[in-house]
Amino acid sequence: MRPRDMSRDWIATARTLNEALPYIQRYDDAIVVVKFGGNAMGDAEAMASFARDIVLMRQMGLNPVVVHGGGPMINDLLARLGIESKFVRGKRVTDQATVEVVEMVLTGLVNKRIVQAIMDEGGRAVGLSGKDDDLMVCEADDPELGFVGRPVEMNVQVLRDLFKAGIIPVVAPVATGMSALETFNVNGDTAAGAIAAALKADRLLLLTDVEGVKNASGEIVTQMTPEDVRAMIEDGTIAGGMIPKTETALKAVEDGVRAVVILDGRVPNACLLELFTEHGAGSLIRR
Ligand code: X2W
Repeated sequence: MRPRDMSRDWIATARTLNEALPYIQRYDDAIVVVKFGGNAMGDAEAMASFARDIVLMRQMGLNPVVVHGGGPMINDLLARLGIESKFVRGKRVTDQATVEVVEMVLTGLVNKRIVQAIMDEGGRAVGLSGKDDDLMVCEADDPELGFVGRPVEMNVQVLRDLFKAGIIPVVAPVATGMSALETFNVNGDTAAGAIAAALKADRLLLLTDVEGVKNASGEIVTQMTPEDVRAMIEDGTIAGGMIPKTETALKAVEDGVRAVVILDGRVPNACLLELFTEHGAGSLIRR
């Protein structure tokens, strides 16, 4: 029996799919790096919904890469161990004890939870960190921050190999250093930007917990050039936590990413809204 459930507008569902065709064609084989922050992870339902969007992207012929954060989860375990969390200009001050906890939480708990969520939605995912196949090699960013890394060398062949095999890479922002056995904690946005630039990605989607970049009157700016962003940072319109995000976006665009979108990860299906509808979501930055 084919049930006739009239409680939903099925015609609209079919039309939505029909209207998505030009976008699906436009993004055929495109590389899309998605930064999934700890604050955007929310509950199990939000995680499942995010994973489903990623699996759908892969199924539609895109090559998604997930780069995740997990700041709140690191804070949690540090607190349980009686270690204080300290941040300078948005980055965690990372001593030896802290970097060990960061690596355990990001490459263990958080990374595997996302891999599992993608597998549960019928995709294939493999988790790795910047250490695997020397994906991301770092130098110390700033002596004041300890083991916080700035990516200096990227080896993204492993990601291309995974694309070819139909596997979704899930990357934890932990990196190796130039000398043996060094471990660096990398800001999740910074890692996503460096990976997107090395892949010359078509899109870098930075999922956040705000609606996007706002202008002086508090409205969301839907499209900006790097010059616009620089002017808005200079005159103070872009402030606080949005400064490192927009700076990451600027650097990524300058380094060859086609466009960066800062979007609200709390909106259901934010990635699909951005990629497959005319509406878009958040603030797009491109030349
Ligand atoms: C971050 C890495 C995790 C991250 C940290 O230790 O919290 C630095 O600050 P969110 O959830 O995206 O904020 N690293 C250097 O970026 O997490």
